[in-house]
Amino acid sequence: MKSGFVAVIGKANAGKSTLVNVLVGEKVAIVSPKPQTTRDAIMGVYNGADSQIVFVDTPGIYRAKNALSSVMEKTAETTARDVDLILFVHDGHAGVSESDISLIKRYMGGDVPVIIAYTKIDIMPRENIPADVKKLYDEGIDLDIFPVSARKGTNLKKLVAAIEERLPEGGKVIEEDIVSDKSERFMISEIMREKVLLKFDEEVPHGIAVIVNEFRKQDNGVYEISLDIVCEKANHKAILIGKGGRAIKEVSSFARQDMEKFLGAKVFLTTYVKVKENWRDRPSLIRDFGYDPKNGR
Ligand SMILES: Nc1nc2c(ncn2[C@@H]2O[C@H](COP(=O)(O)OP(=O)(O)OP(=O)(O)O)[C@@H](O)[C@H]2O)c(=O)[nH]1
Ligand SMILES: [Mg+2]
Repeated sequence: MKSGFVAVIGKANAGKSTLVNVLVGEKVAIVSPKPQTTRDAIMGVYNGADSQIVFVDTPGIYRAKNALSSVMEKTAETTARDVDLILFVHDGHAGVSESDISLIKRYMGGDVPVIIAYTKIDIMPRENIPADVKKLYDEGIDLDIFPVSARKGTNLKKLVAAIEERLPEGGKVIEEDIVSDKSERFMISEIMREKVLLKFDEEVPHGIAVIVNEFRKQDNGVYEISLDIVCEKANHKAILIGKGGRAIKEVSSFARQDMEKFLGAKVFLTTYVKVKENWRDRPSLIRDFGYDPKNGR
């Protein structure tokens, strides 16, 4: 059989996590329309008839503005070095810019082979595809390019076959029957972060971390979960809570419903909002919150 690791790399918001989720058939990574949604390297395992592909979703490459962004970029860089294949995800709907070309070139020509998933073709004119492919080739990017739509499921079988073809012969690398390497606790904190990303705008959602303080299944089968939403500024805290606590109640309710689906049980959720001034620029807090690539979460 064919098996190996595939780093899923690309700009922030390109559609990496959506693609990994649909390929492995389960939601292993949260998704939002905002850049820098993914902060950790997250494994998603695809078990084919005669293959095992271990995708590693990574934080998207973005203009690093703070210490957390630098840590996230390092996570992507480290992941890309230690795999059998790089699946570079390009947002076709956004066109091809100079920065896309230079980013792809950063990964080409190294020890690890690269292919490109040109995604979101469901929301763009089809005739743009050959023009973009030509542009990439003219710029010296002679990689195999697979136009796909994660949302509509278009051409995904072809993409999987192309990945399998490029992986080495070998047994399963992940023996256990798992889809993700992350814990339930991790997913719980990510579900809350996803709801905050979906509800709030600008810097507020980017400046939060979610810390799960209590995660316990009671004898009656109900999960008791208590978590902190940590934000960067007092005025962010006020926005997160909202008038009369309305905003936080709404977000918590959406999060709780998803947590219940994920855990398959009732959830009793308590949410606190706390402030840690500018934590995204404080390496010790970044580490405490689990974003250190060496320790992971
Ligand atoms: N129409 C369409 N939208 C897509 C597709 N794939 C992803 N999206 C949307 O693009 C946005 C970003 O998707 P993500 O999967 O979070 O992107 P990402 O590359 O993981 O982003 P970061 O984690 O921030 O690096 C979301 O709003 C998705 O719903 C697709 O195939 N078609
Ligand atoms: Mg992502």
